[in-house]
Amino acid sequence: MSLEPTLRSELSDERPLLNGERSLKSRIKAKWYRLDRVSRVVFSLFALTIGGIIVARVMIEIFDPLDLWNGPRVTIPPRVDDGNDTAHTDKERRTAVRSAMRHAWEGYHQYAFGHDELLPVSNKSNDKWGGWGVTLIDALDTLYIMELYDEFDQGVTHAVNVDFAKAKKGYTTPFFEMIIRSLAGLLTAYEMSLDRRLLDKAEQVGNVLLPAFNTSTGIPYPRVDVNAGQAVPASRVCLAEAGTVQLEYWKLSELTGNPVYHNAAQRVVDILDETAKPYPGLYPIWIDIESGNLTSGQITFGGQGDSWYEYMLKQYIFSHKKNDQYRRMYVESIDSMKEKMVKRSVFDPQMYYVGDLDSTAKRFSPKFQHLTCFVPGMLALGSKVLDRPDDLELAKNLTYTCFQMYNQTVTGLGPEYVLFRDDQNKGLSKTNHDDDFAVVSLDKAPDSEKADGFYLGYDKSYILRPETVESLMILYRITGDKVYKEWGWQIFLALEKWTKTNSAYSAYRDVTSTKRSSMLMDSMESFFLAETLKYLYLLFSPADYYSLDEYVFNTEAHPFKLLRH
Ligand code: DMJ
Repeated sequence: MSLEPTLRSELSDERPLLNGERSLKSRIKAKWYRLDRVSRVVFSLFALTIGGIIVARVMIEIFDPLDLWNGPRVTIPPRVDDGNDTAHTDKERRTAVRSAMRHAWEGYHQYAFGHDELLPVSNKSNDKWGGWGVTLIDALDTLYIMELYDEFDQGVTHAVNVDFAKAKKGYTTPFFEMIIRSLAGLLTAYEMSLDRRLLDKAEQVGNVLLPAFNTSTGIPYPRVDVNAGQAVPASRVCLAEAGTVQLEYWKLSELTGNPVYHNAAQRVVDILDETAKPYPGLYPIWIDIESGNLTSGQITFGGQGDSWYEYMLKQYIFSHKKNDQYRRMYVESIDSMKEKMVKRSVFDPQMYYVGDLDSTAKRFSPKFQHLTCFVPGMLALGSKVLDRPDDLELAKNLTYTCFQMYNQTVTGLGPEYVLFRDDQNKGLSKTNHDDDFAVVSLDKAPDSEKADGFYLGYDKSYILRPETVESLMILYRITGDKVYKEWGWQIFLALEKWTKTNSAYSAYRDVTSTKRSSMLMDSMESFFLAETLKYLYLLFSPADYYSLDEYVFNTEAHPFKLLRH
């Protein structure tokens, strides 16, 4: 049968069909009717299923229906503001935090036991800290504090069999991280349980890391190759890495009776005490290992600088206020910080922040990091120990800012850092971060004027960090003001709502997004169990439970008993 040429082809080009050619549509139609009935039904069902899957996937992407949570998955006790019921409320809140710890531990135990970290979405594991089970070691004392003794025993049984003198081939250990997480974790687990095997393991960790100090000055190298029994040569190390090992090595010397550890760590303090600084008590973050000089002009109380300052105060407390060097150095640093690095929001008089300084370029950056939120806790502690009431006032205002970093986002989680407006002209500060600016989500802002106090930068993630709840715990214990408990509870609820997975808790990519399933980063650092949950638990515990008068918490929240006299 001859076909008449059509005016408009069914094909995509505009060419009319010639005699003898059939349109694509009519060819498909003809084939379809040549099929028997069963095949047509099967084919239709198949096509419908594929279409359905595509539509469902698009809907999930747009509406995120699987994430329409009605609230946290734990039973949340009602909020009770009545003073008479505080003890009752605290107990229920402690129970909720303890359940969170048990949930995270069980997931780790089921899917990643003995490995460094659980990946809490895929339920896989990683060994990015050498494969010695850092989550497990970092978590031991939190389990003990929460009276999760069966879980503590599970962890100890594994930890005492780890050989810290052997690492995966080619792996080199970060000196500072290993000290604050594993050495400290083993030391406090020993002090709590008096299980001698834990002290032996702590000693092994202390020993395999000691070669870091084999430099011409005694300023440590940042990484150690434990398989080779030596450090990895480097020209520089950052301030926090070299200056946040002193408490741990001092405690190890105390418990073993071997002064070599404390002496090596103290030498770093002595060198940095003497070295030239751009401003009294303010230390640029890079140290030249061969000379002990401070290079670059970057000064921060955030990442890479933070815990150096923290440890001046904490060594003073640890040594029963006997060593005046630490007091002098701490006071000098805090006075300069207050003079040069602390500013106040033009929009909210209660909102203070600590920015970063570049002493070479003479620039102040109005960037306030989540990591810097340990500062209010440190100031409050210092105000008590050194009788500095002004520091407590500043601590309160900084804690308020840290809380607002959470309170003003739609998720109630706080970002890695925020950027403040300039004090002078109410415009944006002229800093190297100008291009980063993006407006903060105001969804939960109490009123837009106050919420205008800061902006978010590129990194809007919350990686389960502890600094804000750490400060809330200390501020509550020092001031007795119950508002810190309410703020801590609000943060805990946000953690439950947005970061909880079937097996544990996950870092969150963008605190301004409610598209939960695509925000979970499949990562849970050990400090979530070591610090975040511990500080929340202690926030709702009586103040004499692991009292700040008897213990000093290392930078990873491991509570060391003060030095025996
Ligand atoms: C922790 O490992 C320690 O607190 C460290 O001093 C810096 N911050 C991380 C957690 O944020």
